[in-house]
Amino acid sequence: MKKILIVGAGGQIGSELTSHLRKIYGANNVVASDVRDSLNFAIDGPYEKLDVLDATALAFIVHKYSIDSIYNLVALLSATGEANPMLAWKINMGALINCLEVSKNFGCSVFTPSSIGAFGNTTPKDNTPQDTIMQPNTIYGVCKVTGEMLGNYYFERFGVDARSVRFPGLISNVALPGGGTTDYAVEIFYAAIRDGKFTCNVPKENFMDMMYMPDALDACVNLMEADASKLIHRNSFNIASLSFNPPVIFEAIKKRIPSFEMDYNIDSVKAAISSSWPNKLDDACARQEWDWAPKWDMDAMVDDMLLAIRKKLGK
Ligand code: AKB
Repeated sequence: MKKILIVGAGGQIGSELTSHLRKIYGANNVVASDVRDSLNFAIDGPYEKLDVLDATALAFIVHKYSIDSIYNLVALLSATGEANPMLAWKINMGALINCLEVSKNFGCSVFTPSSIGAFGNTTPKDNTPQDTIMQPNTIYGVCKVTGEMLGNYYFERFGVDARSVRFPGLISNVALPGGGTTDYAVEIFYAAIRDGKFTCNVPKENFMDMMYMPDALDACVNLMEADASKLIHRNSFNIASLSFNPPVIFEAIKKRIPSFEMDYNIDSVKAAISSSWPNKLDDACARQEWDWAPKWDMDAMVDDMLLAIRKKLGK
């Protein structure tokens, strides 16, 4: 049985990945860690307070639990990163390099998300190929491209089993995303149910890749369980599921809540970032190399989100 450490378990992905992995591998085999004193979820298994920038503390926990797989989910997202680029570089790269080093020393495999943010204005926008130009305009994207290269370097140079997917905007209903350009696609659901109206900060014409969290969780596990001999790529795989712009998601919600209204108050930073990202990735390599296949379409995702958030808000 695997012994897994999740670093950054308190965030949008970690809050759901922790229980997902515990269902598969057993609660005691999945150690959640975060910089917070404690988490108010995932209390059914081990938890460690950890500042991943402290390499000694990370190594101590890896040794203590005989960890063999690390999921590194620590990152400042794209919009927050632009507000403080040096902090984003320090945290995003510091977390990754410490995870790669400890994995080299203790023989762990490592999963680290990359992102659609690894691409920029010079990348083909439609059916963005797996292997293409990567010249991001954000510090977040610079970290992601560097992270992809480091993952491949540690694999080739030291044999560290590092794997990664390029996540789209993730739509979820447990923990809120924070500081991302795609956050509007989550916030719109809360606003629709709570207020009946939403002010969107991303321009109406900007399509971006999106994905419902259950598909994202499957992607993490399926890639990490994939037969290594079939992997031609490693860091990082394009994966795709949904692609929409603000009017498309608005109409899908309005179909279910006819009184729902939306207007725009554009955030110039998010406008520039979303304009520079692809419309839709080509995920053929992930499909071929490890059988990636998303299950959630737009209608199923919107129905499920509205149900979950109504329940959460008691509406
Ligand atoms: C962001 O918007 O920064 C993230 C991402 C797409 O990586 N959600």
